[in-house]
Amino acid sequence: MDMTELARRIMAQDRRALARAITLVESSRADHRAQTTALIEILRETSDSQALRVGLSGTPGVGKSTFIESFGLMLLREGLRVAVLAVDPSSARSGGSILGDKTRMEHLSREPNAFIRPSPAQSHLGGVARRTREAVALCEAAGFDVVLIETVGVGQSETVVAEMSDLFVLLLAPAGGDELQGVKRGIMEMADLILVNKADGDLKAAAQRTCADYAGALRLLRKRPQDPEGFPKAMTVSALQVEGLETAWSEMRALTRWRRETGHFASRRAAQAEYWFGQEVRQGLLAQLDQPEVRALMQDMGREVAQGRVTPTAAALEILEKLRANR
Ligand SMILES: Nc1nc2c(ncn2[C@@H]2O[C@H](COP(=O)(O)OP(=O)(O)OP(=O)(O)O)[C@@H](O)[C@H]2O)c(=O)[nH]1
Ligand SMILES: [Mg+2]
Repeated sequence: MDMTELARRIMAQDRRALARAITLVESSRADHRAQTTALIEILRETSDSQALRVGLSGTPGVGKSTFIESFGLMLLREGLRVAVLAVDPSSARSGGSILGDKTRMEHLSREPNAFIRPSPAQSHLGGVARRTREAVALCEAAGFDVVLIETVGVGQSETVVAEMSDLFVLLLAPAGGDELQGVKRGIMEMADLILVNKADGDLKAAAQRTCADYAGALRLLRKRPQDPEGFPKAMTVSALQVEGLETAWSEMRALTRWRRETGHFASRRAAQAEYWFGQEVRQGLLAQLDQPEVRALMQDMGREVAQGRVTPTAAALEILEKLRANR
């Protein structure tokens, strides 16, 4: 497959070419990796289309899929093209979260201007992160206006998504009574917009209370340079009843406009590129330690160290020397 031709078809908004390229991106075969790198490079040089990348995180059952369905359909009605990707650290289970509940995105998944892709099945979050990042670049080159990147709020996956998003949206459920949900401070600090979902029917009052609590909590956080007055913001929505979504979208647009005008949008992307560069180098080094002969040597040396025949420092130096020689 000729990568120049594939790139041309992606930029011509050919969905099958896009799907094919993402499959290539997800492959771990060495020749596919090389093709992927070439493809992304061609697109970087020739495409100047830019999407708004929106990260969306929330615990299981909070309503992410329902929200993406309603929100995505609303964006389509505005004439925008929408891509949905996922970062699912446990995607080994049943092929990822999106496919599992495609029923919740039933209408969106049938729309010609929407593109939905589940999380790549990878055992390491690092692998999922790289492939999702590359898939974002492909969707961007394919002219999508908004790329939604979903993650279920567990462990490190929020950080991964926040580091590839222009905006990070945290979806929360109404809290019962006056107990606040165990949202970690670090995650709160990443959020640009907190949406308390399920603000409908019996849950409406609880959602409004929860929203007020989080608005208060957000005000206590240190002010970030990338925020205009009033951000980060907490609001209520109902993904099911399709309420508050227009307002949420207009807040996202206002924030994006401000960040573009002040240069924060571009500087965030630049900082993200630098972050991923560092991550790739680290992962590359760790992968070297995973080579069979290096692992065997580590085990041998470990035994020597345990028996007191060589010091940990000297043994480590020997391993590092071996890695250098391997190159
Ligand atoms: N009342 C109400 N229920 C909602 C709303 N949004 C989602 N739900 C319900 O909450 C349940 C979970 O919704 P999902 O959209 O599957 O949640 P999710 O976050 O995608 O869940 P996982 O994929 O398991 O992480 C479903 O029964 C939805 O119908 C809402 O706005 N109001
Ligand atoms: Mg879901």
